[in-house]
Amino acid sequence: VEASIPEPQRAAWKKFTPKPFSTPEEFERETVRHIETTLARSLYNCDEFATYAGTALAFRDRLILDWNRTQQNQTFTDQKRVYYLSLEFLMGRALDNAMLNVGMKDVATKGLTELGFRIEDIVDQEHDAALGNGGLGRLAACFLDSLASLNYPAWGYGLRYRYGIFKQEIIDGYQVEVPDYWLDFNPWEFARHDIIVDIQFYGNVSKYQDDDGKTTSVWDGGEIVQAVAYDVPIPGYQTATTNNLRLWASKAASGEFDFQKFNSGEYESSVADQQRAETISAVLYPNDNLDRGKELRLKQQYFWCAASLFDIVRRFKKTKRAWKDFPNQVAIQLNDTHPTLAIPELQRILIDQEGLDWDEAWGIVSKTFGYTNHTVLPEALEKWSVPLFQHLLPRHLQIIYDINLNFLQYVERRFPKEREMLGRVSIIEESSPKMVRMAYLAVIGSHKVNGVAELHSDLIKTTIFKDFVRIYGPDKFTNVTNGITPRRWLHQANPRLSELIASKLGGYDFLKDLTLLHKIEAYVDDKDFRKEFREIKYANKVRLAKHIKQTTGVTVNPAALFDVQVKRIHEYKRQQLNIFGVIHRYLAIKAMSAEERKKLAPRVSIFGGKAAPGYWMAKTVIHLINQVGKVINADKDVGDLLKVIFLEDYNVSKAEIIAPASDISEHISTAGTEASGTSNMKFCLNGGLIIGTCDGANIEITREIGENNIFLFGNLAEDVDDLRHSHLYGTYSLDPSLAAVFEAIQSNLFGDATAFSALVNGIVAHGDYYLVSDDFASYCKTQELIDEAYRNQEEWVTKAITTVARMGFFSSDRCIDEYAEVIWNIEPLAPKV
Ligand code: GPV
Repeated sequence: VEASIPEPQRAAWKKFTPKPFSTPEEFERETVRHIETTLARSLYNCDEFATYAGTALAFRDRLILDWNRTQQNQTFTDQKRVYYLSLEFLMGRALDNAMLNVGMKDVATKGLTELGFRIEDIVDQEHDAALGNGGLGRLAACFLDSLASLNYPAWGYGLRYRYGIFKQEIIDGYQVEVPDYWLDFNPWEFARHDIIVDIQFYGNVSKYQDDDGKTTSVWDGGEIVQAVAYDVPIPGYQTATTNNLRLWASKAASGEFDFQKFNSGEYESSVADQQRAETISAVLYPNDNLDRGKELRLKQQYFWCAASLFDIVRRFKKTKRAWKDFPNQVAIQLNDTHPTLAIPELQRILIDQEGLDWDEAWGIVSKTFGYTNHTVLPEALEKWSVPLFQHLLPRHLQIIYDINLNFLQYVERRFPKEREMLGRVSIIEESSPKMVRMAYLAVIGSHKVNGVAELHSDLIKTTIFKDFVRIYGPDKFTNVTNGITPRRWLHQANPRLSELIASKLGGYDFLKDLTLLHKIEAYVDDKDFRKEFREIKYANKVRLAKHIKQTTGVTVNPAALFDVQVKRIHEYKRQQLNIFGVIHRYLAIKAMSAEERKKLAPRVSIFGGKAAPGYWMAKTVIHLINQVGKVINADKDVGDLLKVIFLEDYNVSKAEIIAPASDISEHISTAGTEASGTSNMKFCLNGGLIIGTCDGANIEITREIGENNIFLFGNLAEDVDDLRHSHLYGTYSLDPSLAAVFEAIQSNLFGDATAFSALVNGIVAHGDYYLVSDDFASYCKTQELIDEAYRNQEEWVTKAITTVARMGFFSSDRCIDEYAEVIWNIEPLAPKV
């Protein structure tokens, strides 16, 4: 309040409030001004990067005005907000998105042309913000877009990693990781040097008893690291609402070097202290669907949760409301178990700092949180060793023990005859060392738990959380099927398709209500529409073919069937099944007569994705794909009939080129392993068909688009356990076609076969955990059906158009509305204009 401008001066102030540009000329003026002043460049010294920088700054100014107003409005109205806690936000580029969301891309296009640049080249200068691994991080980014577009008062909280996901280079067919230093020039963040939170680690806990017997715990000693806030504006589409993403960076507590050490000559150790503090937010852990239990990761998690909770509690306290109001004002969503420490942290704040008694505090805590589970894979479920916890966060471990005690006492009362259940559901696993099961803590501390697609939400209720469904009843568990933002994944990535749809629907309303897409089904037989639709797909394939040529040197025919699998490399996602299928196809082509070859649709198999640096099997798969590509692409006898491409460094901006350019994309995880998948939605929305297993969101996609429009294959989730068992204890027989593929590999056709022996042995000798052999025949058969279907281009286009028309359900707007209603109980807040 003291900082606000006094009433008499406000008129002058308001007179000079900057006005956003709205014409190409005004845009040019702002851009040139930024280039010449903010960036100190000139007419004679302005390359594409400087022009990107100037353009970004001009758009940033626009965002800031809306952002400030949005935040003021949210503070003033003070209705319930949602806080989305995610260790990953895979945002990609911001400029194109900002232009489209504020409706000024045409203005910028014209302005940049007048300044002598092409907008595509300018947009292409931006470095991706890649603070995430894969689907989980990109989902968080789509959610931020939808939250702002739907005017929900919402903040994201994350970590400001200095290094995002590594850049992938392919050298001699092997993945090489290069650090992703992305902060050289980042106009989209604002350092808030005045928003700093002290975060404590290590130390000891002592208990004191006051006169009326109440005990207080004091956590002291240890070390302090500071969290500095960096804010990123998140513009909604065609709304003034601009939400905030707050990312925390770590720094040493004294700010600069420790003065005492510095002056006493311990310069080096003072620098080392600072570097150690900064290490906390230095780098994103590059594992997808895997928990490695590293101390620094636990430090990251606590650092981020403690800073975020402090911030949220401080904001609440400013309103002077009673504590019992907290869950009416604050909803906190946990994106997987990574932020589960927020639960004991809020309990700690309430009992140790605010003096609430345990039960009152726990009532508040357990009404505030919602937990989203993103996997049932056992190797991905987070567990932390008790000794590590004890050392790093002694007070939190005590609180977790108390939470557990209360919980187990409750379970014992409810199920007195089932003592063996206690060990199963305990937050503490009685192993050596003992482990803290974060997923159980997240379930116990949240009022709702959701999975991310129907099958997955059913599976968590019958497998990992089975006992908890009995304890809490089924209503605590729910499903919210994932979605994607149509702004980025249709309008931005595929502007021509978006425009075609708009021309038929009488405008772009479908970008705010994607169910309106169903209306284009009326044009499925319209000759001109079909022609235009095909031309757009072809043009998008030409663009991808150019990219392939530029980055790999391989020429691919844009008329060939583009078969794409892009996602993190993981055994459960089964890129190995795909590449074995490619080898099978190659062997078949080699055996074909000229007549038979004529009937075959030429194909380009395109792969992309990163392997976690320590994941040897995944790296072997990348190596195999590259070796197979090397042989096939050089085989003159095969020519255009088959090409195999590995696209280096798959990321969000590359996905925007790839998603519109597929004919078929592959979503072929072992049934029951892929929680949802979201790229399946991106490809369908762009008129690509998919081949997939009955897994994750593929099942609901099938329900929406119709089973004639999708190529499903393989065993069902319900049969996986029995098959695995039979591999180990029955008579195991390898699929004969797969055996032929393995023979080809073992004959050194793709280079030294010993490089691939672990991959092959995993299937032939070690139980084929991912059922590659069981699904191989069905997979190859379905690929043949695809060849056949592709030969009938008319039918293919019908399928593709129908698919697009029926994808309305998979908007992240629908998804966010479901969270808002069922989990958060929040309402939109109309922007003040
Ligand atoms: I756990 N997911 C991910 O990208 N990284 C992870 O560490 C974990 C889950 C993904 C799932 O694998 C996808 O099936 C899902 O679509 C996505 O999270 C978003 O829910």
